[in-house]
Amino acid sequence: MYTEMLNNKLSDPEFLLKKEWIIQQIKFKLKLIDFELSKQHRRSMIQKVEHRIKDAESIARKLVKKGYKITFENAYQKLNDIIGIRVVCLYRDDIYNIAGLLKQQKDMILIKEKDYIKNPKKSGYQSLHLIFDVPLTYKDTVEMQRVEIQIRTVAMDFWAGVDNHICYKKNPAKMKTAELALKNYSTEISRMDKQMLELRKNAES
Ligand code: 0O2
Repeated sequence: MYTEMLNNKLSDPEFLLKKEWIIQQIKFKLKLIDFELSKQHRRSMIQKVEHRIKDAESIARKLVKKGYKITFENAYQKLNDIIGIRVVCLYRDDIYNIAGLLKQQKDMILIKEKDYIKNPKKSGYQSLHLIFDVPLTYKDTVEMQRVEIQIRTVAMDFWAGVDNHICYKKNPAKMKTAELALKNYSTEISRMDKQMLELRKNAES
């Protein structure tokens, strides 16, 4: 019943339009960022940009996991990733180049940065997460919209996709073998990402 109430609010056309507005705004910024970086480095850095607006079921699950009641207000106040944008690039250092330019944007306030590349999660998950407040200006009001931007390499993205399919959010009791294997693969992927970066640096020198 709670999820149904949440669903009604989340499917409100005005709510969705505002989220889409912010998503498009950030996607255009990312295009400009890629353009600027491609001038400096003579190659495009951003391979792929994906986005999603978190659905009611996923919001409800996350609120319960965090110990909050399932309400629209809690979803708004307690969750950082109702709007999620994912940026995928080839090399580890691309991640920090893209993040650096995102953090320079004057109209986006950085709320939190989580570097799961330097400090991978227990599962082996790697990504750089930047959480921003982005203003949505309409008529005489300014409304802040929270956005989580995940930046990762193709290899990290591949790992997260497989983990999502097999382990993440699944019954932990059944997952021990797969979890262990994925943790090892995460180390492999990290090693490979570092080697790919070395390859590129050697090719450039
Ligand atoms: P989905 O399916 O993407 O909606 P915060 O409140 O911001 O401090 P939060 O959001 O509780 O922290 O947690 P965290 O760990 O930063 O995770 C945010 C997102 O990162 C997750 O969102 C996933 O997208 C991704 N993620 C985190 N850990 C893992 C992992 O072990 N495996 C995979 N595949 N992805 C992970 P959601 O809402 O959990 O999921």
